[in-house]
Amino acid sequence: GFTYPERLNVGVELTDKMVEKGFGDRTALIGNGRRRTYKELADWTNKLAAAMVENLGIKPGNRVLIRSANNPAMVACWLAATKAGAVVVNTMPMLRAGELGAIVDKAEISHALCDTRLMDEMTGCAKTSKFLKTVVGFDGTSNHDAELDRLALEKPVQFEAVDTAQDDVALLGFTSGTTGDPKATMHFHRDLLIIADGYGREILQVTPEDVFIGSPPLAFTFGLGGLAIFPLRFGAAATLLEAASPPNMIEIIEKFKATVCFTAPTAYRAMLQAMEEGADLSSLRAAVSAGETLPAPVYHDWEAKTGKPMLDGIGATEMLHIFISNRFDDHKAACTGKPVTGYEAKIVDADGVEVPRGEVGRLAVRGPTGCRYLADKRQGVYVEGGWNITGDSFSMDEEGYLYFAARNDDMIISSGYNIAGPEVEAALLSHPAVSECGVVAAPDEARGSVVQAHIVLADGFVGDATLVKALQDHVKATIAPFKYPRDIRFIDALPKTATGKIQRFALRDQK
Ligand code: 3SK
Repeated sequence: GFTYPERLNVGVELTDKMVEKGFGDRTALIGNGRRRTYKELADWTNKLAAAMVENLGIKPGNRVLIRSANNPAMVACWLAATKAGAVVVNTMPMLRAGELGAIVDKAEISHALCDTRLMDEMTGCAKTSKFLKTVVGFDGTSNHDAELDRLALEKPVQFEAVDTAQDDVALLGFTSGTTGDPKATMHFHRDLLIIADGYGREILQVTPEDVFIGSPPLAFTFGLGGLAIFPLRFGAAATLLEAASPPNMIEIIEKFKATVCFTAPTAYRAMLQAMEEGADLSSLRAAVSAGETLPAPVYHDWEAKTGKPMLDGIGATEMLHIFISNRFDDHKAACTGKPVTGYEAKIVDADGVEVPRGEVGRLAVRGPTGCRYLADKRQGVYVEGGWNITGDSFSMDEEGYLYFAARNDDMIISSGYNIAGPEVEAALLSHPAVSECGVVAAPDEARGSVVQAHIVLADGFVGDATLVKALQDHVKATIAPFKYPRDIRFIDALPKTATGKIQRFALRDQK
């Protein structure tokens, strides 16, 4: 395991300590048309932290909510609040007052720091809250002309950070999963370093020359790790995009010669297409895919086009970040790889007993970063005997490689057969007419359930009866024929969470 000093503040580790280590003049953050060095980031966060303590009255242990799109000011506010000893809850810009209110109540948020462009819903939430008393604006465009910026401007660049312990809670990661019922996971100061010293060092092999880019929100621990913690831990640069649509990302990868990308398979498909059309993405040395199953054709096409493997992995907000992953020198298609150092995995049946190698069961993991839900009785369901029982079905081969089968909710039981929805999706995706798809169970009197596919068509295809038949035949020819989708629907777009996961429950609700 990793060892850390008893007293540890991750906000200091990622800023002032990096300056002490000699990274002061190197670029830490790129965004909103500017670069900021590690020294500038250390000074900025010290001034903000002083304003938070002296003017806003933030005390160690206070829960502080941050509301923003991905930008340097959000990173600075998160680091500063951490230096001030707060427990931070990062939230996504698209949340409405009601959703913010559920978070505020659950975490007993006392202070909210909000990009001034996103104030309405935040103040709307504060009006009715018994916990949230202070809402302060910061300028997400970093022109420093909002209240928090003005308070910070007059503070000195030195700040005595709160002397937190390594196992004080630093971050609450909220997860709505794909079901829409939020839980908060508690993470210690040391956890935020463990993910960098584990996954970041072992799997990504980050160096100070790296430039990170990606699409997940910083409010999602996948994004906070990939776009802030990993680069800052190793003296690399983080590029922050408020709008991380594929065309934007591609332009910025080319402009800043980004080397490490965190995003979902759909964006990698768009990048492959852009490379066909002449985009130069040759600077990328690491393409991390998580959050959704990586279709084998995307994995193969990426390797063929770039000569580099995609790093498919699985993580969870509960565990803070990725705990099973492929490696640069050890990777396979349709395989999630092996546990990251420090984590263990096993496949168990419904009674928690390990199943024979090769059989599908529930993925159980344990490791240093979780899971600890905040005041939630689901803790006893998720954690059994120290093992986290994830919502995913996997198999493990004789050599310890792990293979995703389905989210437990995505298993379709039709006429007594167990059919993994994602397997049918992968078969459909290998047909040129299918751009994206989600496969779910639809109730059926005769069979209990049938396989129902919701398909977004690729350009130039028409969703008629001939195509339905062609797609069904294609699936029957690709995987066991009983798995073919009896019910096919064509839709314009798939319902997705803000972090890019298909909301299969929303597809199930569509009649
Ligand atoms: O896929 C996820 O749910 C996830 C969550 C947190 C960190 C990393 C990942 C991939």
